[in-house]
Amino acid sequence: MATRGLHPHRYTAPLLACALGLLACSSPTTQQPSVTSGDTMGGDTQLLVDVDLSGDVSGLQDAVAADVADAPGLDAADVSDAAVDAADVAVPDVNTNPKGQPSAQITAPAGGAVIEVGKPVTLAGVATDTLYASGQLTAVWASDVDGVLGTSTPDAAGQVTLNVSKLSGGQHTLSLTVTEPSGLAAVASVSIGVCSWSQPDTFDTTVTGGKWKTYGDAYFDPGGWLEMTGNAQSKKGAIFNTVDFVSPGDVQLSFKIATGGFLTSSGQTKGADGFALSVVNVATVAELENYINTAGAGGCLGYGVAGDCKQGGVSMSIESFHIEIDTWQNTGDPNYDPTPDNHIGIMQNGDASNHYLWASVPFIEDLNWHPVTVQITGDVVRVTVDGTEVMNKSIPNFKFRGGFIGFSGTTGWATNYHRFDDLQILQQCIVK
Ligand SMILES: [Ca+2]
Ligand SMILES: [Ca+2]
Ligand SMILES: [Ca+2]
Repeated sequence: MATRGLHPHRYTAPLLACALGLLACSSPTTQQPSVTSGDTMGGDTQLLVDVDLSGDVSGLQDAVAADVADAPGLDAADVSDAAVDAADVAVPDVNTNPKGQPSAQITAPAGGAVIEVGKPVTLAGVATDTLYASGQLTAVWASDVDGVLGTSTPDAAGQVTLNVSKLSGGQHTLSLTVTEPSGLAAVASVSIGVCSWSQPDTFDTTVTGGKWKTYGDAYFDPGGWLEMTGNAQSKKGAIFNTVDFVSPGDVQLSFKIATGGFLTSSGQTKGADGFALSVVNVATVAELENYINTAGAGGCLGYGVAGDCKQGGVSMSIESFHIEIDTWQNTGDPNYDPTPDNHIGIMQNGDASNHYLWASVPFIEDLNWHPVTVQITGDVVRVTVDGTEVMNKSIPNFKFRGGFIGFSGTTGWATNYHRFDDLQILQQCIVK
C-alpha cells in the first residue's frame, strides 16, 4: 500500500526533466518527427520537418499535471496510508524477512487464578507461526505491574515456560508476546491476582476494645489466645471480628486449635462439645449479633441455628460457612453426628447435622496446639491438620460467600477447653 503513491513519481520524473532540459529528450513518450521529401520550392530542395508540437505539449502538460497532483515526499495518500498501516510503522524497512502469522497462547496460570505472593509460579504457553519454526520465534513474558519477566525460546513443539517468584502483590495482567523474524508479533494475556496473607491475629494481648468482640462465656486468655468456654459445664461463647469482612471467592485460612482438659474421677478424658470457625454472610453487625445470640448450645456448638439446631421452633435462614471440631457424638440431641470419633466437619448455613465433608481426628483432644489450614478453591475444600491433609474434595454447588469471621464453642455435662490462636487469612484480590 505504501508504494502506491510513488508510482507516478517514478514514471513521470524523466519526462519532466526532459521538458526542463535536464535530460536528452529520448523518451518514447515524445512524438518522433515525420519527414516529407520531394517538396520543391524555387529549385531548392528542402526537407520539411513536421513536428507534432501539439502532441509534445499535451504530453508535457500531462506530465506536469500528474507530478503536481502527486508531489514528491508526502502527499495525502501517503500520509493516510502511513497512519493506518501499523505494520509499516512497526516494521523497519530494512527487515526483509517474509511475513508469516505468529500465534501466542497462555496455558498457565488460568485466568482469575489467585497466587500467594512470594511463592514460585510457572508461566506456560504455546508459541507458533505459520511460516517460521518455533525455534526461530522469541517469546517474552511480561506483567503490567512488574514489566518484563523473562524471554525464552520455544521448544520444537512451541512450548514456552518461565518460572517466576517475584510477582508483587495485587492484580496483574500477564502477557506473552511471540515475535517472528519479520517483526510481526502476537500477544496473549491473562489476569491473575497475587495476594498476601493478612497480618496474623496472634491474640497475644487483650482483644477487649479492638475489632474482636466477645460474646457469652468466651474470653481472652492472658496466655495469648481466645478461649470459648473454659473447662466448665454448660458454657457457650463466641468471639467475632466485627470490623473486617472476608471477601467471597477463593480463600485460605490458617489458625491453631487446642482442646481437651476434661478429666473425670475415673480418668476418662472424653470431653465435649466442640468448637467452630464460622464466616457469616450478613450485612450488618446487628444481624451478626442476632445470629450469634440465637445459635444453640451443646451439640449446636454455638453456630447451629437451622435444621435440628433451630431455636424456639424457628429455623433461621442464614448464609454461612463453618469448620467444626467436634468431640462429642450427638444422636438426635438435638443434632446428629456421622461418627463417634472426634471429627472435623465442613458445615453450612447454621446446620450442625449436615456434614458436607468430615474426617476423623481422634488425636485432637490432647490440649496441644494443632495448626489447621482451610483452602477453598471454587467448590473444593482442602483441610490440613498438623500439616497433614485430612480432606480435599468438592462440595456440589458450594460457593464461599465471605462474611464476618469468628469462633464459637460449647460444653455440656462433659467439658473441655476450646482455644483458638494465630488466625491468618490469605486475602483475595479482586481479579479483573
Ligand atoms: Ca497467641
Ligand atoms: Ca457433636
Ligand atoms: Ca459434628
